[in-house]
Amino acid sequence: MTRENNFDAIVIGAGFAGMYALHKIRALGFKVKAYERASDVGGTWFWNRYPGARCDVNSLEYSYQFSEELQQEWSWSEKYSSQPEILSYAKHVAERFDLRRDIQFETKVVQLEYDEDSNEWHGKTDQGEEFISRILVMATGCLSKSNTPQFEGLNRFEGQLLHTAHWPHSEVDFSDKDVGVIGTGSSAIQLIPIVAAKAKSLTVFQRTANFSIPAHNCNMEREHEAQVKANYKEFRAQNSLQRSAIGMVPNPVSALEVSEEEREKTYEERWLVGGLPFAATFNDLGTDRSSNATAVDFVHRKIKNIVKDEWVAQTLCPDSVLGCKRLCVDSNYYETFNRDNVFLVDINENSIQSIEQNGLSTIDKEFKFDALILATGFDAMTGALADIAITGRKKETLASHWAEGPQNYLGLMVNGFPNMFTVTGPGSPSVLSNMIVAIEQHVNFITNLLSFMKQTQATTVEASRQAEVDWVTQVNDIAGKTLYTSGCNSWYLGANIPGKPRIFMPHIGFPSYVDKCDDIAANKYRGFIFS
Ligand code: N01
Repeated sequence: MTRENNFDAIVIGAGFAGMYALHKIRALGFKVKAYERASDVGGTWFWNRYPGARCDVNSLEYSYQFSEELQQEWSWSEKYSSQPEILSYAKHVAERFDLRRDIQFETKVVQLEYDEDSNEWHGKTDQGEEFISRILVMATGCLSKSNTPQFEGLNRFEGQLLHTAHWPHSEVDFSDKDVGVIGTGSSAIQLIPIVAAKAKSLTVFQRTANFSIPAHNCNMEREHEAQVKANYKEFRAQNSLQRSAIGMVPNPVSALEVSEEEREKTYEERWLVGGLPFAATFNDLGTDRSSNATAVDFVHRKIKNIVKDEWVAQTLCPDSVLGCKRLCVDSNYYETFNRDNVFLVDINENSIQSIEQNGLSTIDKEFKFDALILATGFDAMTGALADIAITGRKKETLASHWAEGPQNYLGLMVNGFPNMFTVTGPGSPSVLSNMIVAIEQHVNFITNLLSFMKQTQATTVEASRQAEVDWVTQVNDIAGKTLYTSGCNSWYLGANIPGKPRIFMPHIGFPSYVDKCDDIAANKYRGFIFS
């Protein structure tokens, strides 16, 4: 192995997590390099370029806060940013902090093996390259391994087959085309209104109806932006005190404590505000079924008011708890089903049997398409890590360590896998929080820990087995008190991937998580073993 391929730290992924990790680790004076499978930075925003892709967190919040200059100089054009604008921002950050010189693009890390004699990681890429590193930072993303269901005959399809999570870079022209879309999650809900406006016909295959709240997206109000920028630090600090680290004002009242009239008025107000804050209309929507049922009833009535066809409206009404799957945020989703060229198929009643050369067959019907869109989501939180053959101490693989579900400490480290950090891993708030805020908190924790190791001359760190076991129990205990685990089958539970162990993966509550991390750090990184 040449000296050039020997590193202090390797970062895997150059999305928002990898870029910030690279920036911070470089500042420690480490020899560091990042590998990225895409041809440029941006992670999820590089790949998910389907029409309508947009963030559901306010633009002034969904951005880095580590550099005051950066947050002052960048200006967002809309309340909720579109994918192209977020990608431009990621590229701007890469330029501004000169990150690209240490990123190797179009290179996928495929194998990582820990060598117990040298306390180093040995890695291989799909380009046949090998490297050695003391530290690994897995910035592989929570929603980066796409899920393509194994429909019988999928590779028979001769039309255009698309997946929302790896959309072509050039514009896809749907005009005069008959199009099918499988899935009705966030990606589909954003894409459907736009494709419907272009296509000759659009047929939506729905397995589970989802709750969607209108975004009411608009141009950025410059006065509001100026106000935020004048006090950006305070604005960020306030938002970080909220459960999801998103600046949505929670209503401190139970839905069952107020009169029916008051409840209706409050839901109506929140519907007009739109977006994710709808989930915080009352303080017990996530914990009390009866309370949640009032929100479900309200949204059902909204759907039935918007959608003219009675069967379509009823079929679009979810029969689960509101918010136990990620709430979707849309622009004209339900309205789109009033178009003459849009059709809904309930694949619970009429399941997909096979994909054919020119369409697909359900139990009782054949459909012909020029293009078929899979909006079928991700192997979330663990998929991208499982995609790399990772072997730790005593030749144990990460796959076997996680056979019953992901086990780690703070979502950051795994017992038996020394010096390997996961950014926003399972067991951390990640997908239940503002991702960029969560990323910065994790990377800061990791780099502080690395500084601590430098001071104490430690060469390795890993989570103790007990800390890991206790942490997984804690994460599940918190989730068990909510409707997340009992309300529906979500990707938070791994329920969307056949055979994946069912375990609630994210930690609920950003502020309480940060308090725990701070306390652990203040107590000489309790639960971590150094050598
Ligand atoms: O994926 P999903 P997504 N046969 O898993 C269906 C983030 N995101 O890409 O519900 C038939 O939500 C599946 O059906 P079911 C956000 O966190 C954010 O839409 O499993 N159907 C479901 O309808 C989001 O939660 C934004 O029964 C099958 C759909 O495919 C996450 O990414 C935008 C099937 C998958 O929905 C994932 O969203 C986009 C099968 N075999 C994404 N397998 C923002 O707004 C799956 N489905 C920021």
